[in-house]
Amino acid sequence: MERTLTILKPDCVRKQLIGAVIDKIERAGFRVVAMKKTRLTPDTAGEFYAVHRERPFYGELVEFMSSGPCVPMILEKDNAVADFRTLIGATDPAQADAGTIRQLYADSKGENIIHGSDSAENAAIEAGFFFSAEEAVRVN
Ligand code: DAT
Ligand code: MG
Repeated sequence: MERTLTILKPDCVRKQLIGAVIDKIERAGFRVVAMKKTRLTPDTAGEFYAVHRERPFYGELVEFMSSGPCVPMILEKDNAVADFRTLIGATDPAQADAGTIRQLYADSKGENIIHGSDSAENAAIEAGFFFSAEEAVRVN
């Protein structure tokens, strides 16, 4: 079993798509290990996306990710990281395969509904950003 970290981004919450997106995730075979609704500040959003600090879109990204509540989750499945990236689709929804979460629900590259970790190593780091060890214990 592998874990990945996702965030239903503020646009997902604003568009009332939390349930629709979690339905896609569960139907694809992922177990929800941990979940909460929270709100990033500009500082914590900036820290989460620190790897993109030098990119031209960084300011816009931090502003968007702190613009409203979001729903981070730890997910578990065999091959979770790669399979979840396939489920969400390309960063730019215009390039995303048909039926992927971003193709179905996202409006733009900047506001693309959902995050997915890019490696198991980063998934563990990102899980620790939102959840304590006790919150990340699978109980079902
Ligand atoms: P992903 O979220 O698919 O892993 P990423 O890690 O390259 O993509 O970028 C993180 C987020 O930053 C992405 O979900 C949306 C935003 N972003 C990336 N490239 C962008 C761009 N060219 N213009 C605006 N926002 C961008
Ligand atoms: Mg990424």
